[in-house]
Amino acid sequence: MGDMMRIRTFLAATSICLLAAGPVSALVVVNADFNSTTTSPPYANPPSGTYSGTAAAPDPGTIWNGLGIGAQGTLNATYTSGTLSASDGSSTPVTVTLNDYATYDVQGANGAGAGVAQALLNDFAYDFNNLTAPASTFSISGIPTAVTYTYDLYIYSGGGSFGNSTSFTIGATTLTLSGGPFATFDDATSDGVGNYIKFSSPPVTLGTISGSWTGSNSRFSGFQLAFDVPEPTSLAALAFVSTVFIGRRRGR
Ligand SMILES: [Ca+2]
Ligand SMILES: [Ca+2]
Ligand SMILES: [Ca+2]
Repeated sequence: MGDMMRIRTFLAATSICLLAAGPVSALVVVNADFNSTTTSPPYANPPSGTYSGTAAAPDPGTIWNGLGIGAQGTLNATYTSGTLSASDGSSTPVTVTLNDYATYDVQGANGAGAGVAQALLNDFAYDFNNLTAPASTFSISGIPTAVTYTYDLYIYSGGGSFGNSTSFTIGATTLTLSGGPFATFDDATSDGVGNYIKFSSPPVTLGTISGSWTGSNSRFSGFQLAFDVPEPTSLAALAFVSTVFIGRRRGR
C-alpha cells in the first residue's frame, strides 16, 4: 500500500470514527460547595472547609468554589455569590442565589461522621422554617445559553452521622433524597436513597435555572452544573492529527 493510499485509508477511518462519536463537544463543569462562615470557636471543631476533587459528575477538573453563605443557625433572606470558576480554574459568568434559608456545619458543630466527601456534604443551606413558611429557593444564573448546549445539574445533600430527607423541585420535577453518610457517591435520582440527585436537562429560562427545596433536616450541600459546549475546533484537531501522521510517514 502506497503512502497516499495509507493516508486516504487513515482519513476515511478517522471520519467514520468522528461520525460514530457524534458531535464533538467540550464538557464545562462549575462546582459549588456551600460553607458556613462560622469559625472555631465558637464551633467545637474545625469547620468543614472547601471540598477539592471529583464527585459524581464527569469532570475535567477538580476545583470547587467554596461559598461562605452565612453563620451557623441564622436565617438569611438572600445570598448571591460572585461569578464562579469552572473546575479547570477558568472564569465563567455563572452565579448562584439562595433565599430564605439558614446555614449548618455538622463537622464544626457536632464532629464529622465517616463517609465520602465530608468537606462537601457536611456544610449546607437548610430550610430554616419549613413548617411555617414556603420552601427555600435557589437560582443559578448567567448560564451561557445556546440551543445546542445540554445541561445536567447534580445536587448534593448529606454528610454527618445521621440521616435527613430533602426534596428539590425544578419546574415540574421533584426529586427526593435520604442524605446521611455514605462510603461513596450514591445516586438517589431513581431510588431516593443516596447523597446526590441529577436533574437532566433542567429548564433554563433566560440563562437561569430556578428551584426550591424543603424537608425534615433538609440539606443543600452544594452542586455541580455540567454543560456540553460544541467544539468548533474539532476540524482543526483532525487537521493536526493528519499533519502528525503525514510527518511521521515522511520522516522514515
Ligand atoms: Ca464545605
Ligand atoms: Ca441510590
Ligand atoms: Ca457544602
